[in-house]
This record gives sequence, structure tokens and C-alpha cells, in this order.
Amino acid sequence: MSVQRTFTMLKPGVLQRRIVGEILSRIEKKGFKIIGLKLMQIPRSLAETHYEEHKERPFFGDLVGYVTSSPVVAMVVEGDDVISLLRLLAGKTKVEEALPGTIRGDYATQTQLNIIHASDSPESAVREIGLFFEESELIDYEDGNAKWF
Ligand code: 3AN
Repeated sequence: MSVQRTFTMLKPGVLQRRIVGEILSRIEKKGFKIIGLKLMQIPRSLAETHYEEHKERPFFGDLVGYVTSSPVVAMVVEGDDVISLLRLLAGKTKVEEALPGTIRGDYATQTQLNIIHASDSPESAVREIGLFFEESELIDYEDGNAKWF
């Protein structure tokens, strides 16, 4: 196990559906440490850069349109093996594969509106954290409850 940082984003439907608290609560209850958090209206250019690996895919335009349609909640989360563990908590990309009990499995019925993004590798995490956060926005505080998780 090693301590990692990952980037996660609650997509526009989350704020609109008034379920930010519920989703954040799942991330907190798991025991991860939130070290950066902000509400953002993503500029189109940032969304295109963030999702550039998908720019040839047929859903790219709709995906960029969706994530720029309304504010998102952007986060940096820290913890042991947090990159893969947060992906597990989020659930599979495709809604028909996202199991009940995962965030996508419990809250999403359309793949395109699958409500949460979480970095898929250490390289993506570094890249995405750098795209969305300044180093000064990340807070390195002592976690008094760390030993309980
Ligand atoms: P993940 O977000 O699980 O890493 P990616 O990187 O394959 O998955 O896809 C990025 C985003 O693109 C997904 N979260 C979803 O919103 C959208 N997406 C992926 N595949 C499809 C698809 N087949 N149809 C529509 N949207 C898709």
C-alpha cells in the first residue's frame, strides 16, 4: 500500500439533483482524506483537455457539453491506494456494469451521465490534479482519525 492522491469530480447532475452531500459522504465514510475541494464552472477548453483521450469518440461533443453545462464539484482525495479504491467506489463506467452499492450503480441510469469522474492511473491523477488545482489549493493537514481507517 502506498499513499496516493487522485482527482475526482462530481459531474453537473450531482449539484443539480442536490446530492452533493450524499456522494461526498460516501467518499468520507470510506475513510479517504479530502485535501482539495471546490465548486467550478468548467471552461470548455479545460473540459476538452481533460477528456482529450476521447476526442475521436462519437460521444466526445456530448460529454464536453454535459460537463460544462452546470457547475461541478472538483476534489483531490488522498489515501492508501486511493486511485484504484476510489474507482471501485465509483463503479464501472457503463451503467449496465455498475453494480448496486457503487456510486454509479446507485445513482446513474445513463453512461454519459454517470455522475462521477475518478482518475484511472497515477499518471492521469497527476495530470488531472494539475489541470484543475493549483498546488496552493491543496491542504496538507494532520488527519487525527487516520489510524481508525
Ligand atoms: P471513466 O470515467 O470511468 O474513466 P472513460 O474515461 O472511458 O470512463 O469515459 C469518460 C466519460 O465518458 C465517462 N465517465 C462517461 O461520462 C463518458 N462515456 C464513456 N463511454 C461512453 C459511451 N459509450 N457513451 C456515452 N458516454 C460515454
